[in-house]
Amino acid sequence: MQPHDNIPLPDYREYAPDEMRVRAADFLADIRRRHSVREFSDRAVPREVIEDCIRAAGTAPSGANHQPWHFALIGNPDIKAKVRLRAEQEERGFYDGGKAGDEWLDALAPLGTDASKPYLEQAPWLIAIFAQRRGGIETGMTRKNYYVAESVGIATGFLITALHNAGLATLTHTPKPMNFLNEICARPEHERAYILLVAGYPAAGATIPVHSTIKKPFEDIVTIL
Ligand code: IYR
Repeated sequence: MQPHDNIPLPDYREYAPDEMRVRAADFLADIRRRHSVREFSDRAVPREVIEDCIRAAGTAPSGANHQPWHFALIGNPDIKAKVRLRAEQEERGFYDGGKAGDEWLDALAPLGTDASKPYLEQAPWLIAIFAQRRGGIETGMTRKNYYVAESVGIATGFLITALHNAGLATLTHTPKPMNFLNEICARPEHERAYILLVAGYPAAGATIPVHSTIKKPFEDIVTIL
């Protein structure tokens, strides 16, 4: 087989226009129920569910199909405690140590966040997502990767959507700086910690900030030419 050989598109499905409309509207209604959650239950979630969601993320399109991502799945309570400790250290520097700056703190004020991150221990699963600067289509390759941030961002979107579809809540957490995750997860230097995703059931009585429910009107996010 030549590297540029093609095969027939294996599993495309066309829907009649009416069914398309229904499917698009149904998906919209369902994804509108997704909210970032900061209060998690400690109820267990089967690992296979999270693994399938990560498999779904791994189908995302990527630059040269190099799949420049790695997902460190953390369920061990001792490791979660370590992540919380290090994240809260960094976040204290951010919120209380002047690293954030006033403009950033102003932007975050409506969310009510601070340096305390108990959910990093309470939620059953943390997924540390790493972006690989080098790699290639096979594990162990050391070729340059392309459009790394775009690729990992798309895969992360797939992952959040897959977890939501499975009935789980998530938080895209970005402690700043995040390089302590390389150390805890034993990831190499050419990988950059990208997002720490928290996944599990929302706590009973979980709340979300009103600020996060404000979505831009369609007219503001689209131009039809
Ligand atoms: N990393 C901090 C701050 C933070 C930053 C943004 I931009 C947010 O949308 C939310 C939080 C934290 O996780 O608290």
